[in-house]
Amino acid sequence: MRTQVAIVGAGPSGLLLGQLLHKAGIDAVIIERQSADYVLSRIRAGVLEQVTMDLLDEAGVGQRMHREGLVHGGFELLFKGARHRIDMQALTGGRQVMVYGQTEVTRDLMDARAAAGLSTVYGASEVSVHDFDGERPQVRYTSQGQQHELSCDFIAGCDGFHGVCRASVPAGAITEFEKVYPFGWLGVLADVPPVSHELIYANTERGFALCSMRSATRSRYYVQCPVSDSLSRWSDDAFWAELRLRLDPQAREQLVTGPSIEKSIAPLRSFVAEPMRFGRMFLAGDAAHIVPPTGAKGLNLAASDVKYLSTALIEHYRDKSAAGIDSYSERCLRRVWRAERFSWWFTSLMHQFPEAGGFGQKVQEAELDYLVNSNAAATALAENYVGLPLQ
Ligand code: RFL
Ligand code: PHB
Repeated sequence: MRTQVAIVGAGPSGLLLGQLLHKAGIDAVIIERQSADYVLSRIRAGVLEQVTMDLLDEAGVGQRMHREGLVHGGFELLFKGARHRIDMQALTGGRQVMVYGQTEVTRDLMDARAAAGLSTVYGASEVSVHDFDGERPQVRYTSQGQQHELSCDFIAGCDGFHGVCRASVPAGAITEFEKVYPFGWLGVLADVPPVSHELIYANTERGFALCSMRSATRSRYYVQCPVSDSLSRWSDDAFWAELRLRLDPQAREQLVTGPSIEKSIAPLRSFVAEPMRFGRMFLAGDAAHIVPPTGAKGLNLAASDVKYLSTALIEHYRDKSAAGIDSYSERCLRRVWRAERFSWWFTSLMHQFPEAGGFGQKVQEAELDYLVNSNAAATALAENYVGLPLQ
């Protein structure tokens, strides 16, 4: 089998790239290890930046997002028991974000791909990448007991943090930067109305909490927990009790609880691999970088990588120009490191670190006090949260 671009991974990066290439008349095949249902069952991101919304529109899959997504012009910071609103819209000259689940983005992309009759191999095993240093790279995999070889012009490694593409690069050709945090996020999805119409990011002496949502009737909540905790320690009742303790009196009263429909613990990590191009193979999204979820940047960074990559490939095929391909890694990494910095900073400000003690807590509270009372500081936060413009 042969295609122009072999895409490894059918998460948001791979599916979005496939759709943008299809729109430009470039042939691509997606190889995914899991089933489509499994991919859709992973509950992850919830906040889309303008750049991501624009890209979904460009890919022709933005209609349902505009109908069902929730446009947010601000969020709240809770510390020392009181909430303070960050008016993103006023601070950034009118920019907003969209609350629309990654599951829905993925579903819209899968539906568009199926409607266009494009090929995705789900449930592929023994996926491996070859000869990306030469002219004729290949992806090999096993599907329904049969071995296959897909030869291509380019490989797009959209296979997430644990994927095979980055792992196939010789150690001397790649540099990795990593910071692992000493805690995780316990997340619960429940069919209950959100406690507030905007997101609440809470700094408390018991640890961080986040109140988010998927719709007017579906909420997504997180609490910081030890990374060693197992889910069996967290009954629904224990989760709601802990969340309540991290809220202000009014939110405590308004919180509606109910049975969880999903519950998971995610470790927090900052990670960047450099470069993001190896001959005829490119890394995009979580395959190349991870941010802690506090800044809501992971999916948005994946989308901006895909924007740069699709533009580069279109320039290659349409204009016979290598300029986009040659500058792909550098353009992505500049944006990646700015989002890494913001996500690390916001995580450091909002969480309890075991070694920080009372002094650490007081310094966080002083910085939060400064943030909500200084237009300059609040603007820096808002500008990064809504997303920096594409270069
Ligand atoms: P994904 O989604 O991990 O998809 C990679 C796909 O590759 C497949 N795969 C393979 N396929 C073939 N062969 C192999 N050897 C393979 N190995 C892996 C996998 O099965 C999978 O289908 O990466 P992608 O597409 O780059 O997308 C990245 C996003 O998923 C991620 O950045 C976000 O979810 C991060 N994130 C958030 N991002 C935001 O922008 N805003 C948010 O509000 C936000 N909240 C979050 C988050 C991530 C979270 N967790 C669980 C880590 C909240 C949480 C709790
Ligand atoms: C979510 O709704 O899952 C979500 C929202 C904001 C974040 C992280 C996750 O910063």
